[in-house]
Amino acid sequence: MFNSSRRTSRPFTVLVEGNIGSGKTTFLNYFDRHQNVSVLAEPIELWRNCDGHNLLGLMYEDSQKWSFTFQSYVQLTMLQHHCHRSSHPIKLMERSVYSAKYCFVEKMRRDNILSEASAAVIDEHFQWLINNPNTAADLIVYLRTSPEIAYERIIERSRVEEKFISIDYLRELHNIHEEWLFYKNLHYCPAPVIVLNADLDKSSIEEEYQKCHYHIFNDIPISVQG
Ligand code: TTP
Repeated sequence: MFNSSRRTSRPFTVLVEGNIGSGKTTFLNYFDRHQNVSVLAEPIELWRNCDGHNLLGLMYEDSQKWSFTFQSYVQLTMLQHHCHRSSHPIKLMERSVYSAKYCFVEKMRRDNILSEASAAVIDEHFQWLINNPNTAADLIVYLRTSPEIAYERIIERSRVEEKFISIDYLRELHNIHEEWLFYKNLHYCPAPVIVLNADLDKSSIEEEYQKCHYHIFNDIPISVQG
């Protein structure tokens, strides 16, 4: 079940998913110590500076006007990460074209922020790119958080663009992640899912991470740098 790419040239690809503020970056930093792993953090700095334009900021300030532009760019930058080549046998990616489409575009569509026409263009592009073998995945790690804890973390990190995020928005986005990755009744799941309790604080979260260690490293010898 967990070794579909072990015999191919594509790296064993793990998608790290979870609500905004669920701790995806912390998870990636933890596994970045392993020599066999290439870690691709979310390209948020590109979203904040696309030829001088802060698309993330524009999207939060006027979502009706900018969501299509922003999500188109997210889709492109995520595709670039899916296609990223590295000599490491394991690749950990923060998010994917799947969560961009199945969670964020889904939320915008439910809120009527994206017009039918804009959603159709994103969908056509998405359907085409998921036929690209580079977008295949082997495992999804779902960092499951309560929206209240995710909200506290977002307030604490105080990313300037995210001052518009409300607890209601996070609750709805949480429900969409749950439908997709926990109850699996929303969209197609491109890989088996491991669910971790990401509400835990820094003192106990590493123990929780160990639950997916075997599935990520499987038959590959593990070497950890100091
Ligand atoms: P996340 O991708 O959830 O990343 P994060 O920095 O919150 O991760 P974590 O705290 O778990 O380490 O969101 C980054 C920002 O980009 C957030 O404001 C939501 C926004 N976003 C969208 O609006 N649409 C998208 O398709 C994606 C992927 C993110």
